[in-house]
Amino acid sequence: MSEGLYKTRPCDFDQTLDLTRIKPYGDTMNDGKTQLSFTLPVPAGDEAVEAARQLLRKMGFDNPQVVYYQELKEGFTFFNCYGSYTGSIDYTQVHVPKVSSVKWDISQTDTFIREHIGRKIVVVGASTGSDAHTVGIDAIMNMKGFAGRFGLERYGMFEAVNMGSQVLNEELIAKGIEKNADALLVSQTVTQKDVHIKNMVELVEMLEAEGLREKIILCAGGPRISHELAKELGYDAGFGMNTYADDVASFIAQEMDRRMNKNQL
Ligand code: B12
Repeated sequence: MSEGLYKTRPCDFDQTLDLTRIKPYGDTMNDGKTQLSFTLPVPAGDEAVEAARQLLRKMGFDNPQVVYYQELKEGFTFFNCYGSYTGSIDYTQVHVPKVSSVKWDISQTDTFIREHIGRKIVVVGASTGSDAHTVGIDAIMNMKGFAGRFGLERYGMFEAVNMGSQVLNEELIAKGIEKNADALLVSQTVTQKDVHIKNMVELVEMLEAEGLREKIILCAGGPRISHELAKELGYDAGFGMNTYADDVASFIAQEMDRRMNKNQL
């Protein structure tokens, strides 16, 4: 066998990283390789696969490939696909509104609260409206927390009341009043038909009607919640995926201190 076959050749593929024109990375830089999945309301078969391929082309993918499909139920087909995305974006122009607090660990936050607030901070949280998902709010509030990060119950200087899921906004407010809460924590997971937006806005309106909105720190969280969205809906902060209790605890402690100092001026 010829020796040449095993010789290492200099890289002949694109290795340029241009942050002003980034695109998905699969095997090599700038190949645009993307995996995506979707469902079409048509029966499984060759025509369905071809329709999926044509849609991928329209979405801006070169070399569209359907690598897996399955009938979900009669008249509906699910697809897993690959393609090379042809567009790009300027990463240097990406700006994301973020919660402005400094992130501390449990001991730093507890010490700060002890020294600056002088008492426990009371937070009442729930997954509200018709939303039955509890894992997110539990991750933030419960003693054992999530992914090795303890929840608010673990803090010495937080009193955390977790009401669970499918809690009506009026129930959350009533518990907040009963506990004289400093902060309300709202978890929203289901976003179908923008139900989270309706629910989150309703809470703000109810708090305003009761004259409580300015007296309370209002935080929202969930996999499809951003700080930008939460602010837009009248909340003080929004926390999305990969959030831990540290993030919200640091924010609440620092925000309470800011408000207390402002009131003293
Ligand atoms: C487990 C699960 C369920 C369980 C929930 C059990 C329980 N006790 O919670 C059950 C089976 C009950 C369920 C039901 C439904 N589910 Co479900 N479920 C999931 C699943 C698989 C995981 C969610 C989860 O636990 N994530 C783990 C936690 C830790 O992550 P998290 O919630 O994002 O929380 C983190 C952050 O978002 C943030 N966070 C969350 N809340 C808060 C709050 C605050 C204050 C802060 C600071 C941070 C914060 O911090 C957390 C830790 O980092 C997801 C799919 C998925 N893989 O994500 C679907 C999913 C969420 N479910 C979905 C749906 C549609 C439903 C149903 C409507 C299905 C149906 N037709 O019946 C019902 C809901 C019924 C209802 N009335 O709400 C959809 C939602 C789609 C959408 N965009 O609306 C998903 C995405 C599945 C899908 N791909 O379609 N579900």
